[in-house]
Amino acid sequence: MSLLDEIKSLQSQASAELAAAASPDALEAWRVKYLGLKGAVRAAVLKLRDVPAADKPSLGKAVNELKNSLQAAYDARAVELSVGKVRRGGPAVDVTLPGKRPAFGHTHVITQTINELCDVFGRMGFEVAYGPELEDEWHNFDALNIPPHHPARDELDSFYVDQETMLRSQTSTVQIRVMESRKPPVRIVAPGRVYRPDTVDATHSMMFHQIEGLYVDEGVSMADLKSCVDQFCKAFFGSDVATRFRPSYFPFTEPSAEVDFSCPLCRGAGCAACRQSGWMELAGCGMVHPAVFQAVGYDSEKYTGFAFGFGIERMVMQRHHIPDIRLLFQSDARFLRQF
Ligand code: 2NL
Repeated sequence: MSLLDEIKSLQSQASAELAAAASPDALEAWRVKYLGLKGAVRAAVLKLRDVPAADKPSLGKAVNELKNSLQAAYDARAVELSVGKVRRGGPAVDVTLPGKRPAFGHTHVITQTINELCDVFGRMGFEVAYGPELEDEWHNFDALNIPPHHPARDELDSFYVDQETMLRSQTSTVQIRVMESRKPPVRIVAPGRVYRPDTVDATHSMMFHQIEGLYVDEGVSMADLKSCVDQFCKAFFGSDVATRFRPSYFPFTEPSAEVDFSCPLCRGAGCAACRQSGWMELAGCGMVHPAVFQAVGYDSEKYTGFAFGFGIERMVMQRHHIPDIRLLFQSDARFLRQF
């Protein structure tokens, strides 16, 4: 008999005998006979040595299929027999066994932080606003008083989809859209993803998250900006945290400032986290430039406002001592589970 015929007859013989095996002992005897170390399948494997080289691939495949098919049939029969046995005896399920806890996921640490930020600003009277991530140059640049030849408009500094469409590089776009759609007073925060073609390293990612705030009404002053930012820092980082403002420049605010808060770890004394300075950078901010109000059709003589924007990743990294921004986006559950 050729090996191929032998394989075929083994298959039908084994199947018939398996169907007839009606007890665990008979099943075990079947397993030893066909799948055991000295069983029929093993014998067929050994015979492969003696077949002509040209036939080896096809015969090897046939033996392998036989083995897999018999193993699957054995597994299925084992379940049938044990279920039958248990049905005749006790319950099919041991209800006294401890349950298997399902693996729950949880919100990403960035989402957690955004939720917390929206919560704090919500208590301070800010609504949360969202807008599209694909934007036009009007909302990303022109309306924000960023003129056509400003370096930030260079193709390299934004992800363009086509001539007019780009991934937003800041969430100010949302604030422009809200101002275009309603009259003051406006008090909103806009969290979300923004995109800049930076070279990726430990502190830069081409996609990151920002939250920007905007408050517009009659009589809003720089004092309101300072107290708002200071109150926010005390609510978010701790009541003993102090803030300081340094002069800065943004096209969309005048005057403009950078905000630092006293290092919550060393309380300003200087430590590794604040690089011995006692301060950590938080945000850019300022009084909304009159040109921005004019762009959205607000009367810049009647209304004033302040705005601020900060990066959420930096804040998350400061808070949780995360040394590399890439850890936040690599989706390694062993890392993310910690937060
Ligand atoms: C930063 C900090 C900032 C704003 C964002 C803003 C929005 C409108 C009008 C005026 Cl609609 N300003 N947002 C203001 C100051 C700073 O972000 O580092 N940006 C590059």
